[in-house]
Amino acid sequence: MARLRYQQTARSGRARAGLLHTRRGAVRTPAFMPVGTQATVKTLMPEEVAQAGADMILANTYHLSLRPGAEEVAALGGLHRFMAWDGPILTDSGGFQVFSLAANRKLDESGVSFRSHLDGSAMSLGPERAVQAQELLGSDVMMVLDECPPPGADRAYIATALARDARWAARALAARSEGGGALMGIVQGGVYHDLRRRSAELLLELELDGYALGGLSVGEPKEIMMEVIERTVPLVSGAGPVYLMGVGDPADLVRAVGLGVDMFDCVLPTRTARTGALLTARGRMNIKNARYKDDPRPVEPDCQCPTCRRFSRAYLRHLYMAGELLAYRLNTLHNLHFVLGLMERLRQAIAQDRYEEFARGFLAELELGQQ
Ligand code: PRF
Ligand code: ZN
Repeated sequence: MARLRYQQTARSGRARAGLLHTRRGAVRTPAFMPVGTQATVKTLMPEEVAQAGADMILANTYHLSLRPGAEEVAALGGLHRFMAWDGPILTDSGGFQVFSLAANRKLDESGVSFRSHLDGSAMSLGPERAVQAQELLGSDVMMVLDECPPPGADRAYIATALARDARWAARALAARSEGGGALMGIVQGGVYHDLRRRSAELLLELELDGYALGGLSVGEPKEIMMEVIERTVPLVSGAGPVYLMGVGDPADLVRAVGLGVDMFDCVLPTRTARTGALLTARGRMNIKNARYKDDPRPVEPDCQCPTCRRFSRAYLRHLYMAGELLAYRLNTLHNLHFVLGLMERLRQAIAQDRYEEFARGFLAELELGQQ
């Protein structure tokens, strides 16, 4: 049986809806995966994450390898058991996190060596160990180790990196064991279309279980990011699910789904919630603002989330200003409901073949909030 099977059920323009069949059940696509970096979607119980509408979550190999350790999680029955999440889990390989968090990074053909951002201890991560660690965690969908070139990297650097990424992907595939989860490749190539094409070609030869777009949302202008997505998606969309890594801004989700992307992950809804930023149809609401001091209304009048059903803006502002822990939970619940509810609306718009109309309306409403 295939480890990962993408089943398209509807399309509208270039947007597509479907089901991603994993060994732990089906994921409705387009899908947004909440981020559970440390084996927890911060502040929430697993059932709250599911009730918000998540079918699959993301966990980070880098963080869990440093603490508590992949072997330790395996000895405790694997990540699903450890964190009591029964649904599918996708794990990032660690490459991206090494580059954004670790110190003294040194990269060569074998992999990357670095010092832990926690205690400075020397570590190394190669494509084989990245797969092994993800298998120890019990990942349902693993990602190959890749290098996400730093913003501003030049063409030659990016070309060298994507060629090495492809060799690493071949080694990752060879290292996967019989009982291992699905393995997705990561198309790199910066903003250069010919390099993206080259990266896609090299990875497609390996017949991985699906393809991600990496190296985006790292500081390039939005319009450039959208152009890269538009030109890269068709290269890989015939070969399984298409996953845009690290993108979760509502407007970006709507536009990227319109270009054929099936899966997303991002810390944006959960992280911004903890800074007091609430996502709404009219843009972000900063709950710290004094204008909400006496506001009895819910964050969003038509939101059905546990926060909006019972609590006022004034109460949420009070909790936040008082540093109360419940503020983080309530804000996170609302933001996840907003983004996951948006994905549900996108799936419906595709099923009814009115994606373009929905996207135009949604983006226009967001614009109103910028004024
Ligand atoms: N590679 C990996 N994980 C990622 C990225 C990447 O390029 C990004 C880029 N936005 C987010 N997460 N492995
Ligand atoms: Zn709400």
